[in-house]
Amino acid sequence: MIETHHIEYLKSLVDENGWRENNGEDLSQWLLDSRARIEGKTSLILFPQNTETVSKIMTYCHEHKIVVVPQGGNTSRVGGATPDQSGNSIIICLSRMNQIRMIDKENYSMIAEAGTILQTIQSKAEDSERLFPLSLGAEGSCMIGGNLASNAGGLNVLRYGNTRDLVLGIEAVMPNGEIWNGLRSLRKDNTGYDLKHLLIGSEGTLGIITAASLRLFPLPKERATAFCALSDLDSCLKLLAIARELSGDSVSSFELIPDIALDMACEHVDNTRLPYAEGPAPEWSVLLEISGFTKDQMQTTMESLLETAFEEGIIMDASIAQNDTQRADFWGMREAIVEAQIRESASIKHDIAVPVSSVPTFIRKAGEAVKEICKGIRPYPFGHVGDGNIHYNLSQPKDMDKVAFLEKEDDLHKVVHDVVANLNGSFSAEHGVGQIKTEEMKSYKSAVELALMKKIKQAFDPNNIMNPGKILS
Ligand code: 2HG
Ligand code: ZN
Repeated sequence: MIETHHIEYLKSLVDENGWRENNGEDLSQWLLDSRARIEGKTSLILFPQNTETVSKIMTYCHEHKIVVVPQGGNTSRVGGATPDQSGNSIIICLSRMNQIRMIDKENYSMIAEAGTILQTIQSKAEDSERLFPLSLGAEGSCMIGGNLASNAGGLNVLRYGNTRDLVLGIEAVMPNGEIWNGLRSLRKDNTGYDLKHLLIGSEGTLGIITAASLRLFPLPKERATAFCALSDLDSCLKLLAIARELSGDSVSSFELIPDIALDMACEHVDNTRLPYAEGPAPEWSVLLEISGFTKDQMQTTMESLLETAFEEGIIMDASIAQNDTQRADFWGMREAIVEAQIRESASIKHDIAVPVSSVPTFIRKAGEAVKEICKGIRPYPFGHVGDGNIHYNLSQPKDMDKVAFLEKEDDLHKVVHDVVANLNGSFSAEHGVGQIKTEEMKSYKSAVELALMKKIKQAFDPNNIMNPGKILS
């Protein structure tokens, strides 16, 4: 455990609301990961209110080799913000650093502190007739610092890029306490190594991001949203191509959803129903959204591109949202499929990426591989097919016990990730590595890449106090 005098000193750096101790109080909000599968321990949680305080905390922790786990909204899917079991670490939670420091409408940029909730950033941008396009299921509770640290993906990557592509500059506290003010809001800055990109996606292992300058975009004036019933799995690629071409490349989301997910959502989640006039659920659906700037154009564009897709035998049916309520229902269904799988039974998850053109091959090959080692397994592949990113989730066989199913987890990960590797893909597309995929790093990353990463880690954090055990074990 961390010695009491260290704890007392660290507490003295913040105000009376700036810390919580492990004294019987329920700290699960900070100690349990978002999938409720990993629970860590801590001696102290600090809630600094400004960058200078973060700097003082880090200076002290560096000097005394105290391990630090940075945390935002604690929504990591890979245990990225969960401390280990030893209790020998402190958590620095950025939730009280939640100010929008500036919006520069003409520069299409905004500076937000790390603890700002993603949804707040979206709506502040909208108040200035701008779009901040990062959007994901956890947007009501995840914080922008965590989004950057994990280089989160989400629903609009196809059009606007990953989080990494939405950042102009960052402010960060280094493991030794130094403050790096890299809050430039420039589109062009060719002055040596782009250090912000090392911290973005570093999952809190290289420093603590305290604020970011974010790229904003014009606010689309109109959107059209449709649920499309595909003729078969391969048709998703044909529909994506048609949608991009016939909409002037205005596709902002393109999400694949299998019949099992629609059925489970209808069964387990209130206020969900099949998005088509008639059942049963088609084997494969795509939730397609296009957005643009000319009023009334998107709806007509959607109608005509779906007509073409229908004539070419790519889709069998489609429903276009007629108003905001219907659009919300369609997106509600997309969110419900995640919840439904949790309610149904145990699940084993993957967050993989392959080239977009290889998605159907991946789904078929992974299906064969998992069925070979687990009879009756129910593949539940869904997600961001427009980015080649599939959540290849697996549901427990109906007649199998939960424990027996979860015992197969490592074997199932291996066969799925082997298929991914053979297709030149990635075992983590948007959730990161955290503490649950460090073995995959060893198996699938080249020795050259791993050695370089270790050298970078040593250069930034020679005492190995920043979120150790994440990314590189
Ligand atoms: C999504 O796309 C999230 O809904 C979560 O990335 C995926 O929990 C999952 O499997
Ligand atoms: Zn996702």
